Amino acid sequence: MNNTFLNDVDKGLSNTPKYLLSKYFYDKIGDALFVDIMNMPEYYLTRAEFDIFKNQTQNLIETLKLRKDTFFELIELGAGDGTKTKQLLKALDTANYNFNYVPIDISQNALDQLKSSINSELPNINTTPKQGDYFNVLSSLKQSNHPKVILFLGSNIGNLNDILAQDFLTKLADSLQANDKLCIGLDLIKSEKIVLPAYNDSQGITRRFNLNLLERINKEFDANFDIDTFKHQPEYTEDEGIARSYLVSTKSQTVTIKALNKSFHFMEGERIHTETSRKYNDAILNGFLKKTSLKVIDKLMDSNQYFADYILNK
Ligand code: AVI
Repeated sequence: MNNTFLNDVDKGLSNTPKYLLSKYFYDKIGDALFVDIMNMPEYYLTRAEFDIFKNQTQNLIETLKLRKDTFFELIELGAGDGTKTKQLLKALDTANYNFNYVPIDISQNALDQLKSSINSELPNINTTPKQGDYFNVLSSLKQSNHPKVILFLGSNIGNLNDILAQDFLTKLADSLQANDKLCIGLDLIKSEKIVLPAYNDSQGITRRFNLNLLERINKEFDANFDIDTFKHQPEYTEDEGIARSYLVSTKSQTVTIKALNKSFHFMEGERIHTETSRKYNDAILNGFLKKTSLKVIDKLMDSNQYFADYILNK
């Protein structure tokens, strides 16, 4: 039994207002649903960042100031299936750069698949995956003295609230040495018309992704959430620049979680906050960076200007 998850469920559902942490979306079913989300026409984020990696690869290599005569480590946090990164790896391989690719992910399954696909598509690339939580892996980064380039793509940092994002960037900066680089992919603040459908696709995949969290709790902790009585509710305002997802109880009800030996009451219309997806602009990013030793040196945007990969120097 996964006790951290169970304790987090207890804490979140005992809180007013109720919440559950979005990191628990990603069991095997959640991983597969997220892959489906990335292929939804409304979910522009992945395509926008792929556009940058595919069409501005040389620009990316130049702004990262990579040198052919110096070995470096290319470290990716939350690597997933590596589709975008492979564009960069291919270009580095063709131009004979001397580097080691270190994908880091919480899912060993995702890392195994990534390593085998790189081995067959790009056999010259030295890939040494590391399984773990970003925060735990950050401290182990300090052990090597080679120049480092950290990739943190997909607007994954957007799923951290502002306090955790600040903490993450501060810890990341402390793990790097002078002139190491960071490429961080951020979804940019834009109108509700574009952002909200990305979290409410017409085929209902995001709805299933959100509800899967309750299914997980039912399966893993012997709970009795009636999935049909909870509604997926995403919200976003351009002023704030934060998308939030909720699950709303459509009736007054009590849910029992046997593994906790506890029941939780939901009023009709009561919400569980399940995800935060912050969108960024230069000012918001710089607000976090001013408390760290990282500085923005460049910014690459997709053709629609929906998404940016910021290049930071330590
Ligand atoms: C992984 N993360 C950046 C996604 C996002 O856009 O916040 C997760 C997601 N949630 C719903 N759709 C996608």
